[in-house]
Amino acid sequence: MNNMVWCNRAIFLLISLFLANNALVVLDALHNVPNHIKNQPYRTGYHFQAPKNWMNDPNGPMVYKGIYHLFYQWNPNGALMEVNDTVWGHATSTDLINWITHSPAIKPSRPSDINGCWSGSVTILPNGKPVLLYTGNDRYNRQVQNLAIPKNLTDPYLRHWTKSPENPLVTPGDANHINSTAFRDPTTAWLGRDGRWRITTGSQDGRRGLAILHTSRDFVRWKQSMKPLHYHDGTGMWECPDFFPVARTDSRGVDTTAFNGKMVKHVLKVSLTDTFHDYYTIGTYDQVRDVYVPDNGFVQDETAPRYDYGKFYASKTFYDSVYQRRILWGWVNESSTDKDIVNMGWARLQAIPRKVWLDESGKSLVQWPVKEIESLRTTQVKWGNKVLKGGGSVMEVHGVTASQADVEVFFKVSGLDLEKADVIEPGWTDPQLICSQKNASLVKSGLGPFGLMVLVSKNLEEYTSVYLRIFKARENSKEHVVVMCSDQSRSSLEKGNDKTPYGAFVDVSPYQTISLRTLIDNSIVESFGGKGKACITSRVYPKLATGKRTHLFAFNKGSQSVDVLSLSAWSMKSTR
Ligand code: DQQ
Repeated sequence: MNNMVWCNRAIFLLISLFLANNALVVLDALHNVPNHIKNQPYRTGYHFQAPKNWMNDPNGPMVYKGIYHLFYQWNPNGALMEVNDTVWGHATSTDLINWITHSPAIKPSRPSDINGCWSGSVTILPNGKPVLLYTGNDRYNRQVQNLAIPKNLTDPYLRHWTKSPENPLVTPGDANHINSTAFRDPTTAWLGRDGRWRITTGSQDGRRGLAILHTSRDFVRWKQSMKPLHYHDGTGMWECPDFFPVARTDSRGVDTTAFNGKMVKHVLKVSLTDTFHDYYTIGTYDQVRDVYVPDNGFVQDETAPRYDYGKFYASKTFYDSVYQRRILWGWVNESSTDKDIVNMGWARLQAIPRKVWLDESGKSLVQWPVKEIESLRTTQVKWGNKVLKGGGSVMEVHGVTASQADVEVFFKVSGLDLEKADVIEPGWTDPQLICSQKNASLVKSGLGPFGLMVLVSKNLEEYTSVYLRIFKARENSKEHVVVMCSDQSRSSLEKGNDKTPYGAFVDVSPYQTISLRTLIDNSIVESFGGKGKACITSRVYPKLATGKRTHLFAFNKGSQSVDVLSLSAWSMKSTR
């Protein structure tokens, strides 16, 4: 056979291999969303959802060879949770927006995870190889920590994972005082200056919440540290801890192992089973004592720093080395009944991935939807310099698909009007309660409510309002309090759903413009106040305001006028 023939054969072989590889991916993608689910009104267009059935926590997000991976807690057998059946669902993407779903990466199969493969994280080792640590619910229903590695590192989709023969690597019995049913969700590991890896795992000792610390030289043999990384009394169980550095001076993300002395602060996030919310603190990681010290202690009241003041739980970040940013994933619960969920055949979704960084004040985090989402924007409607008159004005935003849209508004209130703002009641320390006053979005006060009405039906029988109210902190004071609400009390004519209004304080000066961005996607409303200083996510299920029958408005129910310096609204394409 001459060289030419060999050469052609080799090319043919290469192409076949390439096609086979990609055909597999396409086949994986084809068994995605069943038709009866695809066309449902509450199925979202551009948020990540499992093809069917129940999904909860995001697990082990990472970028490997330019491909983003998202694993997630998934029940392959039904739309309600069955913790003992939980597998790691798996999807990949090149842009964090369009996803291909693969077969589950890990499933219960060994004594160390036979009752469920629960949450965990991925660490990219210095040689570039990813390793995965996850909690197994073992044959005795004890929570233990296991390891898995990719079977084939040349497959950029990393579709197959091998469990370590050494599993379980860490058991609650290895160390004293670990409650075997409260020992889960290992974090991404970080490498200390002593050459030892560290992970922290969520736990509970009575009402004390704990982030237990383990160290290892080889990632296989782990030793419990004498002291936890951090703990706090009275909180109950800490699920899904996340521990990572943030740059002090700019919005760039930093790798989990970056310490850089004075250049970084550290963030510890825990998910509390008691309240079903994700709380974070910002502080200092003392590498010598191997403990984390939050700047302001651990606050757990209604003003405690949270990623999101609506539905958002068990979140996890990862460092995106491609764009040097830290990205946050969080799952969003349903507000409907189990009966409705079973009828839908799927439950829950992931919020849009958000870039997260330290605010310049150093006191809070800022979050913003990843820029890739802007590639879904199509038709744009733009307003400039409109006035929403006091006394009740409502203006429709025509020209966009109001059921699937991205809207950003910049409001401005005159300095004179700010002087006239109502003084906040001394007892109003809980923003959620402020937003929950009966018909809060209709109550007239000095400044606000003003904002957006989304997923609105033709005759306003149904709507969700996302709005702001401005109060003076005290009489004769130039200090103001800005409250952001997401009120779904009128979101649906349906009676059985949870319609609790949510609220958050937004740390912005109303003397400047105040921005509000809302991502509307059929049954989810994700809002960002003050350029991402406060976020609220809601789930709503309108009966009338679905698909093409949906409207969008800007409104002001306050007695003073508010300027809309600009409003941009885009129709959003569905993802592939
Ligand atoms: N979900 C997982 C646990 C985790 C909890 C089980 C948080 O690992 O603690 O699905 O939602």
